[in-house]
Amino acid sequence: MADMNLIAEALKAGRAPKVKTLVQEALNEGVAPEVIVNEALIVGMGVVGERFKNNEIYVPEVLIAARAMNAGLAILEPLMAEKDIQPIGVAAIGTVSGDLHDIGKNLVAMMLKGAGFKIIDLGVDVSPEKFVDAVANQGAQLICMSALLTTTMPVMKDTVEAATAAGIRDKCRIMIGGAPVTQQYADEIGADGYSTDAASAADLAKKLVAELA
Ligand code: B1M
Repeated sequence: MADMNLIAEALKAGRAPKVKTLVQEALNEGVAPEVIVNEALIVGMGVVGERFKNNEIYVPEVLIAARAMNAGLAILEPLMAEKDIQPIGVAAIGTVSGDLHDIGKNLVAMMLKGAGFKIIDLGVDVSPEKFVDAVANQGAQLICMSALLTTTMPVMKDTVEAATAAGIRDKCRIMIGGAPVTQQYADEIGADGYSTDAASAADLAKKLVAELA
């Protein structure tokens, strides 16, 4: 009998091949893909996020767990697409123009994915126009910006202003983060939220997307 806890445990331990095998076995036994996602993968990744937030584990462990999660999702996503299961929200994420740091951005993207969001990953060196376009033309509800350089932080302000100028400011929520970014800066530029780490970013994203409902 398929055990969702076993899958969550394998994910937490970062055992990608084991996750893959257990997910396939669960599917063979008739467990629905969305049950595996919600009761095994998201639960497991949630625990990883909490441990990371509490400094019980570090970036490498999170990346390894995320790889295990992706191994499970790679099997489940096509099946879920067939059934047209809706994500809890759509988030466009990127590191702002002039900034090539992507480790934190990727962690945030993984946590959001783990929380059930569809991710539009715009990559690094992303201009305000590209963020705006993701909302205007690609269905994004959240703009998620990361910056690691003090010199690139102003692009976050430019993006908030570009969203207002494009008339999409009310249709989306904007969240920011990255080592030099602060809540005070978020308030100053009119962003809707800031978080210190990837696990809190997932909580914040859920809260912000709920405001749009
Ligand atoms: Co660069 N770098 N770097 N670097 N780099 C820093 C950021 C720096 C602090 C190092 C230092 O001088 N002590 C410094 C910035 C100084 C400043 O502006 N105040 C710096 C510099 C100066 C530079 C260059 C200019 C160096 C040079 O060429 N002279 C250059 C810039 C290139 C560019 O971007 N145009 C550069 C280049 C690089 C590498 C390419 C070598 C490499 C990046 C590789 C990559 O990302 N693929 C690199 C690295 C690795 C670092 C350090 C060492 C580590 C950054 C990192 O990945 N941290 C960094 C020093 C440091 O931070 N100790 C440094 C781990 C990551 C998990 O944390 O990204 O903060 P972080 O993400 C966290 C949170 O901030 C949060 O969640 C994440 C997980 O908890 N978070 C969000 C992040 N985004 C979020 C978004 C959210 C919410 C939360 O909502 C949307």
